[in-house]
Amino acid sequence: MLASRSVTRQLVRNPRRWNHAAAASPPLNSVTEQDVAHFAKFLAPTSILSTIGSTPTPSSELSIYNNDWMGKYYGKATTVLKPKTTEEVSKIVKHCWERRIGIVPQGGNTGLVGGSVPIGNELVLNLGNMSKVRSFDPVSGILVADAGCILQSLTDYVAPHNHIMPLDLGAKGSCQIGGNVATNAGGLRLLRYGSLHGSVIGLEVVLPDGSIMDQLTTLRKDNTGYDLKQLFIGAEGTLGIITGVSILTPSAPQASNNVILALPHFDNVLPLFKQVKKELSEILSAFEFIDRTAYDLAVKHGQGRALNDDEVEGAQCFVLVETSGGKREHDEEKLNDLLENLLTADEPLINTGVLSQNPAQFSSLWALREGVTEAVSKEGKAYKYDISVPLATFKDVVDQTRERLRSKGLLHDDAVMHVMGYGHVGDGNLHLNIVAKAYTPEITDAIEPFIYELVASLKGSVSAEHGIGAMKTHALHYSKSDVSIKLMKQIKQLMDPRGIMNPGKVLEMN
Ligand code: FAD
Ligand code: 2HG
Ligand code: ZN
Repeated sequence: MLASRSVTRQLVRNPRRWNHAAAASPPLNSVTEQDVAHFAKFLAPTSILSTIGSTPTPSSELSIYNNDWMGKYYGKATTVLKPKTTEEVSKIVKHCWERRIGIVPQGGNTGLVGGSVPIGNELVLNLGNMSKVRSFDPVSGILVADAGCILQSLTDYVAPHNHIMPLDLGAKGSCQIGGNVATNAGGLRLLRYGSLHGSVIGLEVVLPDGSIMDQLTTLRKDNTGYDLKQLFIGAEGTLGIITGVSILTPSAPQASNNVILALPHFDNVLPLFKQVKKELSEILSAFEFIDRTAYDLAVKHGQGRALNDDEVEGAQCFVLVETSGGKREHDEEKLNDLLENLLTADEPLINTGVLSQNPAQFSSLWALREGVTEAVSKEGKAYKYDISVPLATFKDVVDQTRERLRSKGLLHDDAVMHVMGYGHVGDGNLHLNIVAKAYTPEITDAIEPFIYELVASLKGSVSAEHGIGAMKTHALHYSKSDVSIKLMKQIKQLMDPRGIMNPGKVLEMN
């Protein structure tokens, strides 16, 4: 259930979406005692958490599965199932299909759009007990793993083989590879290694009727008809449950360096990006942006190493540049030359740059950027918009949003405390965060559809990487044409005609 406003209100506000509605499915059924007894026939007792049935679990034990990471979305699932094998997942789904019970596939529950918790009477199917690596080929770098493997544990697994995962994100200690694939997570390495649509080689998926689609190939090339796995990458659990992932892991770079650059004006970011790309070329692996508000908040909440006062003085924003290459001396030389050129230019684009000198400093500089989400959550309640807009408009979008809240009388310590921007400049992805004391309908109404209209006017996307979830179903039309939405609904209807897979997420079906 949404904490801050009702679904009905969202529907009324955008009546045109009804044009595409498929025939309304019959309502989904709630889990009964008989259902729980059925699951107990093939699941271990520890795989069933249910407040109903012969041995009820206290509802407090279900709360971590019912509440999302931000404390913004919450569900009321009575039953959480944690299967250990694909066959168990298949049996659960087959039963839910026959009984018309809704299922919310859940990974690490770190999603930021309310996709991983129920909105009605669905059960939660958590993949946390499926966490085995199935195979790794150190020659091809192809890793095959259960969907429930934590991203960090996979990074640790491939590290001794001199490989890395092609994605990295702040939630790596909790998010699962299945959740990453289901959300098509972007993160900090996309600039270098591209999206999961490229690095995922194959998938094993339990379809809504319980059948198992085994496309867990380790072939780099397979051109035999439709590339079905792509449908599940970014489907946010609405088309099936990913149980296994085959993914290409790149060779670990022999040398990684980073530097944080303090800029006097946002206007310098674009020319800086051009210069950095030109000078660092093949060794550039990340170009991340944080504005001053985001930086100050990261420091306030102890994320990473704060720069000295003289280093941050006069800085309007910061850019973190990472290089990853094959030879440390060569990369360091290039980075040092870049810094020198930047600092000695007639009209310098930066005030200063702080280069990491050792692995601890390297991690600490990254923490300033990666830790912003954590810092924001410590500061208050966050309204998060992960948008794609032209890079030149990043600051303007943040400023216009702040002005909008000011004009509505909502920019003060008891309502909205901060409006900030940070994100993946290299990918044109801005994270606009509005940090408030609490989630309130007044704030929601002030920023929506304002932000979506602004994004649409800039021909951007309402979701660059976090997805649609429960949060943006009503906003999908700002970024997808009528024809595209109609086709998406037809695909959903074809694959999940009973509407049991993550109902109410991504698409409004009735
Ligand atoms: P969950 O949150 O459990 O689920 C997310 C969605 O995927 C839900 O719709 C769920 O139903 C579905 N799902 C989960 N597992 C499966 C499965 N096995 N099969 C089918 N559907 C499934 N995202 C980015 O893109 N880039 C970032 O840089 C980034 N940084 C983050 C930093 C922090 C601190 C946090 C809290 C989140 C961040 N995110 C980021 C959000 C993000 O989407 C992820 O954290 C991650 O990809 C979600 O994985 P998860 O296992 O937690 O999935
Ligand atoms: C990031 O890039 C994540 O740090 C999270 O995508 C962004 O919290 C956010 O808004
Ligand atoms: Zn991001």
